[in-house]
Amino acid sequence: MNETQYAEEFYFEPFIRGNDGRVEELVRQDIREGMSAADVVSRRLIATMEIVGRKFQNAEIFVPEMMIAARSMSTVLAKIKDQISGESSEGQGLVCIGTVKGDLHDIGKNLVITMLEGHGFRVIDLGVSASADKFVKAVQDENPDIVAMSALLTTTMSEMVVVLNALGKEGLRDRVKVIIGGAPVTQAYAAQIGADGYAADAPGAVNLCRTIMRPAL
Ligand code: B1M
Repeated sequence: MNETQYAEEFYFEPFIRGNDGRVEELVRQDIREGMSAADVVSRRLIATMEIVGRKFQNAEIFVPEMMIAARSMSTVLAKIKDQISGESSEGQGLVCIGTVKGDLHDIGKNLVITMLEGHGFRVIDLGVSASADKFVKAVQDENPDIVAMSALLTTTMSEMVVVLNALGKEGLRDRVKVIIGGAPVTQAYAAQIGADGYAADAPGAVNLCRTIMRPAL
């Protein structure tokens, strides 16, 4: 049985039924059998969310099940947060992160936050559906090193451009590095809109932020 089949066979049902106890049991079993918490996240939890997304697309499940699955994922992530966050090293820099306006998906963003904090970054969470004004105000008030934006919908990706333009208009664009991520976002899109970087996943976001804070000599 491959990993997608395993996730579908064991994790999918408890996820969409909101059976958090069963999900936790499965996670504990995987960890007992030697899987790292980071692998549980990518090979089990994210794999299950991909199945949820696929089944939603095929109209086999609907928004309520997707919401219950999201809640299950958030619950279990909170439980294993300490194990996935990695080694802490203080004072890496300040990151302001938000999911862009019109977009309510926050699981990926929260995972990025967990991993950044675990690696010594201070993070200010601007939440979901964060407007360009909110990003601008955060840069003015908090003076972060990095602004990170997340988008999960093809229809909200363009909000990233709105934020970049708003930062430019306020004369803030040179004060901060802007990085982007989320399922429909790509490196090419980052280059196209003039963002400073793109990361495909949470560990990638940590690496990107580290590189930004310590550029090669
Ligand atoms: Co929605 N949804 N959803 N959804 N949802 C998707 C995204 C979708 C692909 C499902 C599908 O059709 N296959 C689809 C988007 C299609 C598209 O635009 N191409 C979709 C849709 C259509 C919708 C609605 C429009 C449905 C409706 O109402 N008819 C609606 C929109 C609401 C809105 O936002 N305005 C909607 C609603 C919802 C729920 C609220 C029910 C729920 C979200 C709850 C929540 O987040 N609290 C939900 C969910 C759960 C999903 C899926 C199933 C799972 C998303 C997820 O959490 N994945 C998703 C299908 C899928 O992704 N396969 C889907 C796990 C998470 C860990 O991964 O968020 O990709 P991800 O984060 C990754 C990377 O992308 C990266 O790191 C993370 C992993 O390490 N990353 C970053 C993320 N942000 C980053 C920022 C960075 C760097 C990396 O900064 C530098």
